[in-house]
This record gives sequence, structure tokens and C-alpha cells, in this order.
Amino acid sequence: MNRVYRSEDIYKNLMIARFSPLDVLVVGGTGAGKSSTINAFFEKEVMKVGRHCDPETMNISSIKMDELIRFWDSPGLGDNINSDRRYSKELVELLYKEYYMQGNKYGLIDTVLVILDGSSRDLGTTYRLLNEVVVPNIQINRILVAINQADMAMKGRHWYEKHNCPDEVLMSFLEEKADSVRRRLAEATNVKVLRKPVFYSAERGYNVKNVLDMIIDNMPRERRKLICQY
Ligand SMILES: Nc1nc2c(ncn2[C@@H]2O[C@H](COP(=O)(O)OP(=O)(O)OP(=O)(O)O)[C@@H](O)[C@H]2O)c(=O)[nH]1
Ligand SMILES: [Mg+2]
Repeated sequence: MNRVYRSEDIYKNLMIARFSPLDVLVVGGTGAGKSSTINAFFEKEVMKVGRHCDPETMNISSIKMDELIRFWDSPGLGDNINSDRRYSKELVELLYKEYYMQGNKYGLIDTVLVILDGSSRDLGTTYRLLNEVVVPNIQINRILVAINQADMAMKGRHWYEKHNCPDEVLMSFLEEKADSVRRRLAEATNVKVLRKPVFYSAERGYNVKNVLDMIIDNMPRERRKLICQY
């Protein structure tokens, strides 16, 4: 296996927090690219990616990067009401999964990474996911947002194939989009302190390290207390 990106920094942060690994739950609408994002982190196919019309991931599963970070892939919301209800319940259950350390009880999940499909303006599923599943059940400073499919944000236009990056037009569109997403999510969810989302393309391997940087630079310094904050 390749060396884990910034493994010393992750290790140092884990030593301060005195636990390992960091548990990151990846959530988002169906087809946003949750599984592709985890594959991009590992630089190989560790999760099955949807290649057809139907949603792909049906169950929550996890994979560890050494003993440093464990990523939890999850089914996407937005397919139909019944599956949304079932998946939401499973996600909340996972958010309340307990972890015992020296006789104390903590939440297993440390950080939630919310993935958005950058090719769409519709934030409806993400609002619901945040309002109904994530925000009520984990401390707000443990929520990170990332915008995937940066290559498709202008429907495939202005992607500079030769250098595998956005051209100037798409770049300023993406910067604007990141601000707009942050503002709209803050308004719709009352989460006023959301960090500016990172944009990237899992499929094309563009800016994937920025997503990892966001996770590493915002690693919590302690296990998550399982007290409901409301
Ligand atoms: N163009 C482009 N396509 C992408 C990108 N990331 C993912 N895709 C495609 O989007 C589709 C869905 O990707 P998945 O990774 O399966 O999405 P998911 O969020 O795990 O979907 P579910 O498991 O069904 O909820 C696949 O066809 C991917 O190849 C990206 O950055 N750019
Ligand atoms: Mg998936």
C-alpha cells in the first residue's frame, strides 16, 4: 500500500487526542460520489462505484488507512422516501455507536464529511440530510462539507483536459459556488460556522488532497462526547 498522505500529521494529532483511528463518516445524496471519493483517497477501488442508473451503495461499510483513519461509506439519500427513512435511521444509529475508552463512553464517529454533487444546484437532499440526520446528532464543528464533480460544475465546459484542472472561468465559478453553498447551507440549517467547502473531482483525481487536508487540519483533539447538544 502507498504511504498514507501526511501520516505524521495524522499520527501527531491522534497522539494529542489519545485515540486511533480517526473515524470519518462520509454522507451525501445518491450519486454525489461518496464511494468514488473514498477510492480517490486510497488511490484504488476499495468501494464499489455506481456505473448504472440505480443507487449503488446499499449498506454502511468501512475501510481503514493503516491505523490512522477509518472511512465509513454510506448509502445516499434522495432515491425514495422508504429507503431514505431506512438509511437515515442507520446513519443516526451509527452516529450513536459507542466506543469505550478507559471506562468512559464516547461516540465512535469523530467527523462527518458531507459530499455534494457539484454538477447540481439542488441542495434539497443535503439540507434534509443535515437537518434531520447530521446536525442534531453530532457537534457542529465536526461537520465538513466538500463539493465533488468539480469537472462537471459547468456541465463539463471549461475543464482543461490537458492539465486536468478547471480553466479560469470554471475556477472562478467553483470559488463562487463554494461561497454560495456555504451561505445557503448556513441559512437552511442554522449551522452558521460551516467552513468553506473544498471543491474537487474524485473521478479525475483533482484537489483530492485538499479534501484530506481539510479532514486532517480539522481533526478533533478529543473523542466525541455522546451528550446530545440540544
Ligand atoms: N465526472 C465525474 N463523475 C464522477 C465524479 N465522482 C463520481 N463520479 C461518477 O458519479 C457516479 C456515482 O459515483 P459513486 O461514487 O458511486 O457515488 P455515491 O455517492 O457513492 O453513490 P451511491 O452509493 O449510489 O449513493 C459514478 O458514475 C462515478 O463515476 C467526479 O468527480 N466527476
Ligand atoms: Mg456509493
